[in-house]
Amino acid sequence: FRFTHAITRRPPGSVANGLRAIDTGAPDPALVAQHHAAYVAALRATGATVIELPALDAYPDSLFVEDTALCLPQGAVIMRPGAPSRLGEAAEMEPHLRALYSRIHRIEAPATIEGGDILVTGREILVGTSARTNAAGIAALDAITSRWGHRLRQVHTPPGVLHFKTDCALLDAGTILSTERLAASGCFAGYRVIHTAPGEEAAANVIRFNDAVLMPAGFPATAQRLRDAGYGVTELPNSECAKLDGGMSCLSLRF
Ligand code: CIR
Repeated sequence: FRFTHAITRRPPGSVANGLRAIDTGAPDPALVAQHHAAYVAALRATGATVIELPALDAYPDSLFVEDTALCLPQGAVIMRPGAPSRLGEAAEMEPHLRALYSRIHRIEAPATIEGGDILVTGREILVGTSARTNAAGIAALDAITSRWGHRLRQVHTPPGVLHFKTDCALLDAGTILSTERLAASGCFAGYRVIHTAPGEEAAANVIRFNDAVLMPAGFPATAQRLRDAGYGVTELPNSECAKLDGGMSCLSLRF
């Protein structure tokens, strides 16, 4: 959870066409841009360098850069999104990571895996199977990261939940914020778990980024639980990305 860098991508004008499981209305592009700027400022406020990539109008979901790659100290892995409309986003990210990493691997078809399903903790890499991430994707990632000395464990994203990290986040090396429905699967045995407050499941997608926990505004009981546990919480507006099932982790690659 200590990072010197983050990569973000400016929201495209086409963002209102982004994928969503349930249509609760289109996000307002101007407001998305405003919220995105506040997110970038919060990352920078921790002292990190933020590389802001230009908008890609051809890809309405391209602001959710987390799904395109996994950045580890040993190298970067280019994902292969399970959403067909997002496949090209990974290729758009690759040259930027090549400029930063000497070791780059690519997940190849028919494997699919999205960064939103991957949680790197202090001791292992947890990957949730989901509608976007298949067994071949997890096996392909494992083949790469095991050579880099990482232990990878396959877990399951709850049914109807987009990504594994829609429902959980790392707060420090051994502590996880999780919805009760995900923690009930037992996947976090051995970790300290803080649950989101009842009715605040959408608060689980936070990021611990240096000294800050960035979380979506509007979940006061969960914010209080985090403050009571000693975390410095920064609440950020996320109403527009939430309409596209996007949250704090999706909006950056952190390394
Ligand atoms: C999608 O459905 O792919 C986007 N609308 C949202 C992606 C959110 N990404 C993430 O949780 N890592």
